[in-house]
Amino acid sequence: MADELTYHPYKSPTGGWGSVKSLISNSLGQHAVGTAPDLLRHHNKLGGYACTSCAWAKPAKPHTAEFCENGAKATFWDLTSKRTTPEFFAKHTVAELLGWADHDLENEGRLTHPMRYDRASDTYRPVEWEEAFAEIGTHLKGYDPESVVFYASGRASLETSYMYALLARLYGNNNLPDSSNMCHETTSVALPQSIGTPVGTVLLEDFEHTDCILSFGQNVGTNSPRLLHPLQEARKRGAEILVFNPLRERGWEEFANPQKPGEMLLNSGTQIATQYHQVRTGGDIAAMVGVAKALFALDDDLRHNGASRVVDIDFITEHTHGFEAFEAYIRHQSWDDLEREAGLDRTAMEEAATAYARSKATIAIYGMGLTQHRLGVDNVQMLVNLMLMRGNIGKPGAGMCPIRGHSNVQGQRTVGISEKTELVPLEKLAKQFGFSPPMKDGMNTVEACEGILDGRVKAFISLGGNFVRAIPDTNRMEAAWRGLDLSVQVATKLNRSHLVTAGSSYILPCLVRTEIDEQARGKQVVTVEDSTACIHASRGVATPASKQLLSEPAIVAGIAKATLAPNPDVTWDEWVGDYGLIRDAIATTYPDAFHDFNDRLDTPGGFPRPIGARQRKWETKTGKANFVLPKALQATFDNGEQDVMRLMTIRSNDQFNTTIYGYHDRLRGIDGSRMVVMMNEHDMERLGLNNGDVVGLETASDDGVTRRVVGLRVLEFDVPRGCVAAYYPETNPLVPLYQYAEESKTPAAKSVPVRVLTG
Ligand SMILES: Nc1nc2c(c(=O)[nH]1)N[C@H]1C(S)=C(S)[C@@H](COP(=O)(O)OP(=O)(O)OC[C@H]3O[C@@H](n4cnc5c(=O)[nH]c(N)nc54)[C@H](O)[C@@H]3O)O[C@H]1N2
Ligand SMILES: Nc1nc2c(c(=O)[nH]1)N[C@H]1C(S)=C(S)[C@@H](COP(=O)(O)OP(=O)(O)OC[C@H]3O[C@@H](n4cnc5c(=O)[nH]c(N)nc54)[C@H](O)[C@@H]3O)O[C@H]1N2
Ligand SMILES: [Mo]
Repeated sequence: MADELTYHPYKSPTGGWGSVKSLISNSLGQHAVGTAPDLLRHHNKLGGYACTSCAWAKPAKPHTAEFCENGAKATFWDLTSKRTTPEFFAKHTVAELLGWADHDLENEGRLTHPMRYDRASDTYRPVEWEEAFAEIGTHLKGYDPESVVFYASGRASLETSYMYALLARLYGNNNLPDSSNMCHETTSVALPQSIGTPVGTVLLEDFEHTDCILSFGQNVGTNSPRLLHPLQEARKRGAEILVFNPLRERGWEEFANPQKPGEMLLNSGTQIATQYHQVRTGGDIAAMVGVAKALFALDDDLRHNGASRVVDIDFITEHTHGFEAFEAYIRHQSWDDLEREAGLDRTAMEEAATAYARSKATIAIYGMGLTQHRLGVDNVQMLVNLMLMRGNIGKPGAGMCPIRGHSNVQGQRTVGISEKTELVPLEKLAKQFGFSPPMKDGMNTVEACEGILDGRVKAFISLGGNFVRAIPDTNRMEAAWRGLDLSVQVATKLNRSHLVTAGSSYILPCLVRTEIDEQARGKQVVTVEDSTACIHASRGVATPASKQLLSEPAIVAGIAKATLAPNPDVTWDEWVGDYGLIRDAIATTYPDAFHDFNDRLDTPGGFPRPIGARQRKWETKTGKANFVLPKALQATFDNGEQDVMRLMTIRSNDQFNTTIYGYHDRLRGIDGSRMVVMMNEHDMERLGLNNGDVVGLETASDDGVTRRVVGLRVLEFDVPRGCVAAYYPETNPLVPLYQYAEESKTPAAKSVPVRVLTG
């Protein structure tokens, strides 16, 4: 359990001694010392394993230690010596475990046996694999295929994901929601309209050539710490780094490289951000429009003086569509509106424009601070507009760089985990495997939740993840989840989604990527795609946590064989025996990206998928890169009511999504509890609150449902007025399911309209 809350604003650099201390305490906590620290030698290395934490790119020439504090934590957490055994389950009823914190559940260690829920005793009991598969198969054969959901959390390999998507389609649906639906789905909708690719355009080497980086709504120090290395190098070359974030995140302020003795001795780091703009939550469109407006003003001056322009008119003429309307729109906006909506002074936006105007090659980085809003798509497209103004897509040192979440979330979409049929080569699959794939779009995450609420969904298969905890509207969803007929959870550790049981519930434990995966044809390799669309091999190095574990491909095949009629073209057993054969099948379905897949496995730095926009080939309807006008200046749901604040639900430095490693948000100086709400001093004064006071938050929603989280301690934080921050998933009961990004349906977890309940 958590200890007493302490709060000491953090002043040291990100990385540095703090990260080393945190690492040591984490490896001790997981009793992983002796094995796991030694195995870190293989982390993100050729011949080793790909980190299971974030999706950041893995360099062709890795550092001696190509890991970060949080990647190492993820590894220790997987390779812990603790075990959640059948004896554990016999001792604890599900009713009791439902009272445990997320941290305490996963902290019991790795699941060791397949388990089936026994309602009479309210416990999970061991079951033989074959029996579990047979029963699941019998259930699945009895449903209308459209009432079954196949969810995936973005960790499973390309091989597993390809098999899993095929399983769903052979079964008869495209109900393949993915954690991406809660994450960068906004990117996958916004970028194709703007530049004709669903993913980012930069490669790691672009960081060596950039002289300006724009960052919006991403917390680098916690969520992609290895990106601090190229950022630090860029800074040392003199690159400008302009950060837009309501919170002053330490990672964007200062970084000391734990792998450089000099920096460690002095505990001094490199200043990362050259400008830090504390934009109002949901105010990014206004901020970017302001920067664009200031750029036009600079451009006017230069033209007036006959100097060379900052608006790249040659690029715009040759490569883009919609510029005139865009220019008119921007010039039409008033500084008053922009200042109010962005929460920034005009001079701040002008300073950003001046720095951007000086650059020859700019990279735009962004994360959940842009995607998880009502107008998330507009956020991303406005950032593209800003980049197009100066020709910053499709040239060295420049481009769009969405920072993806899970280590293979982008790859899962690449190999067919998608509810959208237009994104999948269904005709090819039909020929390759001799069947008629379902042609109707499936459910995304929000639609799957709606289906669970209204009873359309009967069964939920989960390839990893912690769906019940990660989705919005926890309280309503947990109640509805109990109405499911079947829940099958492929997992490594125990989590709350396993405990909110359905009619029949199974936990199927699998190997983690760091473990040796021995199959009929020997040790197996798997592959993942990083944030820059490069494909890497990953080889397990550790002894599996239990002899009973199966690999994810073996589990998918087990369910498939028990459910589907035999098909001579789909050789599940042979695939499981040799994953190279799955890669051959992937190469047949996707020859452009995956030709000669098995021969290219060990390309240093991974092999890049072809992305048209990198070569300025715009695969859009207009055949050009499109300027797209935003629908409004602010991206949120709130209606400007005085007492309604914008809540962003964010991650601490001691978690990976719903996996809570501990209670120490080191970089924000918060320790001992996650039940906090970060608030501006003026708002605290207005509400008569002091540091440490206990409050509740209630969603200002208009659907008649009360959404409330109580017992949060107020911490005075440097955050704009009217904006508050609290941790996910504890505050997910506040996020209404119907508040999602228009078009992408990504839940709007960064601008929940809330009222503070005091007294
Ligand atoms: N260690 C660790 N690594 C992770 C994860 C983890 O939980 N732990 N999760 C992984 C996953 S799945 C993902 S998607 C990524 C998530 O990584 P991030 O995209 O960094 O996600 P969040 O922690 O939710 O933080 C979002 C940031 O956006 C800011 N923000 C919030 N609202 C706004 C806004 O309106 N405008 C702007 N400009 N900024 C805003 C917040 O202050 C915060 O700094 O990280 C991945 N990597
Ligand atoms: N309010 C709010 N809600 C959010 C967000 C937010 O910022 N705010 N962020 C959203 C985002 S970006 C995301 S990506 C989702 C995350 O949603 P999910 O991906 O569903 O959740 P995770 O917490 O990553 O899943 C953790 C579980 O995965 C299992 N697991 C771990 N490794 C493996 C493995 O190798 N194989 C298998 N089979 N299982 C494994 C473990 O049992 C562990 O308990 O949450 C979303 N929800
Ligand atoms: Mo994510």
